[in-house]
Amino acid sequence: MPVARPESQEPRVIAHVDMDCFYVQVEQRRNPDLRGVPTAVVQYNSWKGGGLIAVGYEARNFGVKRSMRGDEAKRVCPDIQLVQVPVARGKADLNLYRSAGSEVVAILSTKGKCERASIDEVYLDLTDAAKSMLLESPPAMLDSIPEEALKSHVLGLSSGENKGEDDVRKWLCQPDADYQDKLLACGTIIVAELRVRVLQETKFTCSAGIARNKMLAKLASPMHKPAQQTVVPATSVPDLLASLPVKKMKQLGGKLGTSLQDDLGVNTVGDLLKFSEQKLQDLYGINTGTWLWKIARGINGDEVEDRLLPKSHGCGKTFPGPMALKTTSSVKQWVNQLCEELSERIQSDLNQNKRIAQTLTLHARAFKEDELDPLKKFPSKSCPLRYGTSKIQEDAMHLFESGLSDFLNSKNLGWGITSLAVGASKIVDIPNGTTSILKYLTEKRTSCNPSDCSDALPGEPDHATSLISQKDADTKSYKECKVPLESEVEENPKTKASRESASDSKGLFDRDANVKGTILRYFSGGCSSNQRSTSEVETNQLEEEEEKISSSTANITSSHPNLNLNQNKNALSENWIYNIEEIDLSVVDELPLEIQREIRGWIHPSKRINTAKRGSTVAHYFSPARK
Ligand code: DCP
Ligand code: CA
Ligand code: CA
Repeated sequence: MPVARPESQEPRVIAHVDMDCFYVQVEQRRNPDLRGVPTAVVQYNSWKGGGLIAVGYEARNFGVKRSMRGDEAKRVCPDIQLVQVPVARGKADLNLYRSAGSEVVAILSTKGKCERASIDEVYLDLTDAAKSMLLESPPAMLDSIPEEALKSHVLGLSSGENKGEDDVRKWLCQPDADYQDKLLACGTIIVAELRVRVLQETKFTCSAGIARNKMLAKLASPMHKPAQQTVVPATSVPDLLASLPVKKMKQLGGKLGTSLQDDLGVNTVGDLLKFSEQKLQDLYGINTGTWLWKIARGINGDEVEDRLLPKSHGCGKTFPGPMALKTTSSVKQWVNQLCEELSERIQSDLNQNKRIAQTLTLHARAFKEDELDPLKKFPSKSCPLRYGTSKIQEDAMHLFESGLSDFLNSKNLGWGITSLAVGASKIVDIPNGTTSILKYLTEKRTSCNPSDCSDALPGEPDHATSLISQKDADTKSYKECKVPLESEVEENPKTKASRESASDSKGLFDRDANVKGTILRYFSGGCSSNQRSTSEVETNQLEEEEEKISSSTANITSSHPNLNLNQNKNALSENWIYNIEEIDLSVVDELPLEIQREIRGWIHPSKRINTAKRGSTVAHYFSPARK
């Protein structure tokens, strides 16, 4: 259940930045002919033209939605350009998008603590930068306020026809504002400048929300899309929450939200104000009660984590309809492919960032010929992760077999797998000052079976083994592994992500290297804003699921009868717990849709429907006539 973290009394400036139609922008940068043209990115499968996973704003204007298949998108928008997601190993290869996201993170992280929350969004804690600006060059003292900042949408600011910028200028410079609002004003300018830099250096536009905490910043960032930013002064919070339907609020999409509606008649977050903290605690328990009481007031103490790297890695593939996998050998073939990719990714994470993934998980969706138990789900299974492709493959197959056995209740029934995914989680930094990576491993690992720990196939070294030789470590000590207690894992000072430069940032956009005006003007000039209703904003927010969700604590327990991992032999039947809190939602988008749905189901049990409607004024944002 949700837990309210105490919010510091100190004023804070938090921004949530989300890229606009991200995969589409990445494809448009690769192929500038697509700029200004209705475009969507589709999953490569051929059924009904493939599934749309990203829709450009021009196409949205024709009514194209992410829930559509390519054929349907063509019907509503015959001129739409459908770009296939790159494919590697027979499945979508998202590396292109991941590294494009890293380019943006590298820029955004220059101004303060930066948490990469998903493939296309980050949280920034700009408090220190805003405080310095307020001391050294407050908005009122600036020769000129950047135009992009003047284009901000400040919630609660009454702006008459053509007076928006004047009002924003006054708000940014007001001498009698309280300290929190003065800092927010500085944050508004800092974020505007960062967004202009992102456009100049990567050619991507993004939208942002700026507020005193993560919850409010996240609510605000999609309010004015694309290529705009929204600020939430303290005085605007009650109105914002008064119109925010509970079901659209993070963590209220499921049973808790339904109970609030059905049992208490609470329809908006603001409606919760009627109830005392005591009453909410009586009804929902101390933690949830306090959390509800606080969100009704816009209070949220979540810190921005200093993390530029994902918390886990995952990859998967769907096998719809007749493509379902019906034999262990066909499953093995795909498990091997997926594990190969996973192994490459954790290996490069280890090499580049000195991080170790500790848990391997296998998710699947399946059906079986059992009319008595048709709804039973294939259980997700996890175990300690051993480095080395062949070991990961072997362990993942054991996880699959164990899951299948549970799924079939050990009956001999026909079955089919419609999607498969593997993930590596519990990633920790290797502590600085450790004399060797081996030492770290020996201190942290459970009493392992030495032969399993150190075996590596020729030409395909086990990671631990390869590290051992690199670090010239004492292989004997490796055999005395201990249990990796979570509390023992001493986190490194932040490992910084490698800064990937915008390698192809020249060319088409060079002439704009010194963009002076606003980002909107860059596209077409003088377009009106696409202001979405509150409900649209929240729906999108819930669909994204990028954040760490702390409320869902269901454990998926897997027994692992055949496992010969870092456990001692007596522990073969030991249960390994997979905690939903450990799922990094930033990678959920990368998994097959069916698995995404399942994981989201664990977190938000009820399905949310995309009711987002886009205004008709946005098509020309990406007009080919942009300057
Ligand atoms: N994505 C995906 N599958 C999903 C959702 C998203 O593959 N079910 C990918 C494609 C998106 C990217 O993640 O481009 C970012 O997702 P967003 O939800 O942020 O959506 P967009 O960036 O495409 O659009 P918006 O401008 O509304 O943020
Ligand atoms: Ca986005
Ligand atoms: Ca997003």
